[in-house]
Amino acid sequence: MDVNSARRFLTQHDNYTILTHINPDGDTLGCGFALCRFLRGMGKKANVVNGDVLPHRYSFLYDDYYNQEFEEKCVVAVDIADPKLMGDSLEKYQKPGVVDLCIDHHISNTGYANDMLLDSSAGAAAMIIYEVLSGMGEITSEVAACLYTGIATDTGCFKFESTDSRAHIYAAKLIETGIDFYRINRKMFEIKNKNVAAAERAIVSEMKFYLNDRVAVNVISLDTIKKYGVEPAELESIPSVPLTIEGVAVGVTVKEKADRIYKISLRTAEEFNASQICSEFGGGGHIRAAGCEIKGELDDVIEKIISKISEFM
Ligand SMILES: [Mn+2]
Repeated sequence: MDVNSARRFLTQHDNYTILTHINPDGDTLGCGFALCRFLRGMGKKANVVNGDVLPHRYSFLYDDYYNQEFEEKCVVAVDIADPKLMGDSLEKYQKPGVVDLCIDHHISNTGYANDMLLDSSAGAAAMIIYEVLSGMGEITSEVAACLYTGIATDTGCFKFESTDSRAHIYAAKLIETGIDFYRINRKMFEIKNKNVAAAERAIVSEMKFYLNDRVAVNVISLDTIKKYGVEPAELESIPSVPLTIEGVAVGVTVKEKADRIYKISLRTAEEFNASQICSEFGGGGHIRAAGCEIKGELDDVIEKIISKISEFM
């Protein structure tokens, strides 16, 4: 569907459950809480649902949020490329035909929803939500703070290649509502607690290089997470570290989820398509950032992903 149809859809329905993805990031939460606030502002009922514990650093997006009581009549998924990403606790929403509308920007979206507004050229799903909502009424500063957070985080604070003039123009419009973008960006990109900083140093000091130093791998083990007392979600700046090294074209982060289950995050520069490489392992995402899951012993998992990357070189 197009942006106009999405506006009609949101106007016509009520009693919304808004689904956001596990390992929640600023985009999915920004989209979810922006949409929820906006719909409530229209006098509609809406709740945001997430299958994970929400990381504390995003609490400013929802500190006045409360769940409403109502009978769910419409399910909207935001920034969710694949029903699996709703998480095991939300299995009932993963079944075909349950999600009425999906608003997303992942090129790898599986098309699971009954209706979909997909724009893979948008650097953040929050940009699509902005397009829809700005044509429906006034964007308050509370809604704007959510959408700005989504755009800023998914564009790496307007640095990723996916950033375009549209991202800047929308951000400018959102800033005009009076949001405190300086504090949002400090919180999202600069401030981290001491334990997180120590864990990051430990992980990066063990970074390994492969394929003539064109690939760099960081490993986030459960031992490290335990040792430093951090949440895995607090280490989300790790995947972007390899590409800060001159000559590295593919950055790999191997995160231990459970015994012999590893989540791989890929970041690419130059000609490599991260989504394509990850799709070889049943995952997906964007051209410059994608993910997948590989099972096995750590050394074998690294070997598998490195040999796959070498096929693309
Ligand atoms: Mn996103």
